[in-house]
Amino acid sequence: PQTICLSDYKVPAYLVDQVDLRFELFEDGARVHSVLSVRRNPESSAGDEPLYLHGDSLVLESVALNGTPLAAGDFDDLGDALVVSSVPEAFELQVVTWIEPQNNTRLEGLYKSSGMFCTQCEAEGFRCITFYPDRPDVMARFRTRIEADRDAYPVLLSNGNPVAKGDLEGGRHYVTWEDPFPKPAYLFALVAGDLVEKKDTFTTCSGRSIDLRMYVEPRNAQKCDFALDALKRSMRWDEDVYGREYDLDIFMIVAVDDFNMGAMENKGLNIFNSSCVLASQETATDAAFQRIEAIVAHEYFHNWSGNRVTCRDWFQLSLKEGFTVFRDAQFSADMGSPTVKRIEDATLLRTAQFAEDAGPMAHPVRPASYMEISNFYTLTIYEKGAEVVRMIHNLLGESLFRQGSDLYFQRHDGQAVTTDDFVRAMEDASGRDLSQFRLWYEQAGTPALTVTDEFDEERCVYRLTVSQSVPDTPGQTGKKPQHIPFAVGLLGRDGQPLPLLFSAGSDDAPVDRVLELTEREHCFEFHGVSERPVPSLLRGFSAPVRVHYPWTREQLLFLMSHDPDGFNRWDAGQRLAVDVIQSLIVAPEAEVEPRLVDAYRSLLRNTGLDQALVAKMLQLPSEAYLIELSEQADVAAIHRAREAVLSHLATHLRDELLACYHRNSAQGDYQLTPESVARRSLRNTALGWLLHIGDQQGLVLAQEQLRSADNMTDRLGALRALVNSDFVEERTQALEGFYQAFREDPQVVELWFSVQAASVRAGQLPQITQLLEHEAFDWKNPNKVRSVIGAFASQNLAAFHNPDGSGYAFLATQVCRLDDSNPQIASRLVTPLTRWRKFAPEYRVLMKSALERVRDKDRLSGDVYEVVHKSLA
Ligand code: B3K
Ligand code: ZN
Repeated sequence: PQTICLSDYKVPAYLVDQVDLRFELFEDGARVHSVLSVRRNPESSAGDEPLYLHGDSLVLESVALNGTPLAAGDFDDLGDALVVSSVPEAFELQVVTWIEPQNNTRLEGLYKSSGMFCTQCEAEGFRCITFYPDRPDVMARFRTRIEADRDAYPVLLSNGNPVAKGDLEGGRHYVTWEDPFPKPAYLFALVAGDLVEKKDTFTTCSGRSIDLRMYVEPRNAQKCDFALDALKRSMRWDEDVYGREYDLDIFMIVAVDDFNMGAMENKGLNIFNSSCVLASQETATDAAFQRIEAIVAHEYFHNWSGNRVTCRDWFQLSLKEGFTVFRDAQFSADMGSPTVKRIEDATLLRTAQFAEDAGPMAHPVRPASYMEISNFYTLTIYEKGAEVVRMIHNLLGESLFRQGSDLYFQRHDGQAVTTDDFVRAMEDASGRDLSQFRLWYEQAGTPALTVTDEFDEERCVYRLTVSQSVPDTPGQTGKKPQHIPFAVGLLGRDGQPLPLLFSAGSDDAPVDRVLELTEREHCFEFHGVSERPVPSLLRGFSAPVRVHYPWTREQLLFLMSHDPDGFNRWDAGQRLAVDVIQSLIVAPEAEVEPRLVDAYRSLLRNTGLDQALVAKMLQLPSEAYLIELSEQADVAAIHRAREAVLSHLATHLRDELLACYHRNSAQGDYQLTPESVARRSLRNTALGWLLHIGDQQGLVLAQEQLRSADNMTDRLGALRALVNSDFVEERTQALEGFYQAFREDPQVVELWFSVQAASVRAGQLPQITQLLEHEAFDWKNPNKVRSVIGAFASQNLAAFHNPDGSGYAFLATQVCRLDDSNPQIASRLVTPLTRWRKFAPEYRVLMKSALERVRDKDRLSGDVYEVVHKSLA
């Protein structure tokens, strides 16, 4: 595979104004008639370069220019491209191709999923449908006519508005769609199937009435309400917070079972993975509801941040993804608990994005090169990209940020632009200079802050010294200091926030400040401080950085109960728990810090504090996070130490856990308010801890909860607690009963798979192998693959990292198998092995050799090739 470089970017030599497509859909394939209105790009210096159209897995049936068929010598079918030499300034190109959606297992382009036709074109799937300049800076108007059998495919959808329909011979029919907004081909979509339609409407801020439609398989008809409501909340929110009104007359959502990722923001026709849109109280957990709301919002928000203003090239991917993730995070914060949302996002970032940024695939938010763009839909592009936008928001403040986004949308509407254009709009609207800030887009790696402090009792001065460094990453060394917003506060001995005075004598100082770090080292002096304070650092996780400060356990305990910043309260608890677990890794026989037990006891008893925050604070840091924090991870030792702390806490807090369980037991109807979500979370955490230590009363409660729960959160909570216990017989029974009750529902079966695959007790390798042979497992369905193989390798760390190397060998085998049918999925799945350098030598050797086995596979896809070669380099 070739490396594509940002520095080689050239404007397209030809532009497409209009695309007319006609799809003839059959059971043994599809014929695609395409008519492109092409003209030379006045901005290109390319001269009379040939017309170059991308293509992939296409059978070319005919090609004509301005109606005249081209002879063999007039064009080249290169397999991955169609090249037409000597074309006029402006012309029409007619191309007919034949494709086989029914055999498309890569799930890119046009394919079939449970009997329906559907598409996925981002990033480069459109070229699997027809020959086309498949790059986001070529924007055209699309008109699409779909023809298919009327009985088998009564519903025919594409982007924009329906403009014509009718019957055809042989029991066939057609519908024609027209999208008035020029768009890149990656936003094209088509759906044909026997689907039921759920209807709703939304009235926009200017009074236009929009038809909202959801299309699902008949068996899912009862699972649409939540997503439709979430869609309406998103539409209203984007008007209120960003001034963005929807533009077409109709907005459609389709659910498909086989999908490589979560969802896709095609113009006017969003396509969703069923698991990211369908929900009912009986089948979806609270976490699933929240995820669905966030993804529905995310895809909807793309209509402006992505579709109306799109990316010039794929190096700019974070332009739409980082910004849209930031927008959906703001939305989720507004819909629920902002502190909890921030904790969840920071956890993901610190656990997984920091690991990516420290690993072999580390890349900047705006990468400089790639081989396979599908590999760059990463946590760095999405999550770190969102943090970068959040930092701009923090630096500018709410109102200037809004002026910046207004300017961005207005200035670039209908254009394909760069992250630099985004930053410039923010600069122009605010008058701030963000030149140093741009390094966040260019430099990979997580900046590390080292903080020290001094207290001058005589002068009443407290001094914070902060130094920053950005680590080397593949291909990048000697990095410059970045512009980092560092939010801090100081707490006095009684827990009171202290005013932050930069000079003596000033009054009316704030108790919260965002310090701006721009140098390698910065010293901040705070005056009028009469006692040594406890610093609260990086409040609200104001920048995606690591913070090193020599906290004592007393200070952490103090922050845990006094910090007015909820995020930092949680963070202090995490740091304390990490410290305690780490000391047990070093000295397994050592005593568990009694003050940790006391701290958890008061959390369990604390009904005054926001219960959603309490629920989060009770979660011990994950094994994945503990691995990320270590230099040379010894997984077995980490697992043992964490389990020991958990058992110790559960044993000493048994009464509090039982009380907490009963206090939070279901009352009244199922609701999705933050309070009820927190209640279920608390009670299921308590249950999990009790079963972890084999508590008999816990067992009875779990079995009763499993029987009587009226919602999936509680049912799954009980099942998970049982699966993670040593009650072997009971857990087997519970699993069997659960499966029999929900075997018809693929989304619940996925939960059922992953609960087992992620459990060190129920998910050892022989059991995982059995799951792969289970009647409900399906190699062609990415959700099933993820729920077994993905859950095993990324959540069941003690089993995956079995010191005999069997987990690694297993993953290598499955990756090789999947690489032949679905390279994108294979490439995602191999990720855990690529982190081999992070582990203690005995693991490292085995991980590396599993990776080498993948490298040596015959006909390795470009997707997996890139990841494996870069991680072995
Ligand atoms: N834009 C799509 C992701 C496409 C992934 C292509 N491999 C979903 C999203 O981020 O909204
Ligand atoms: Zn997105």
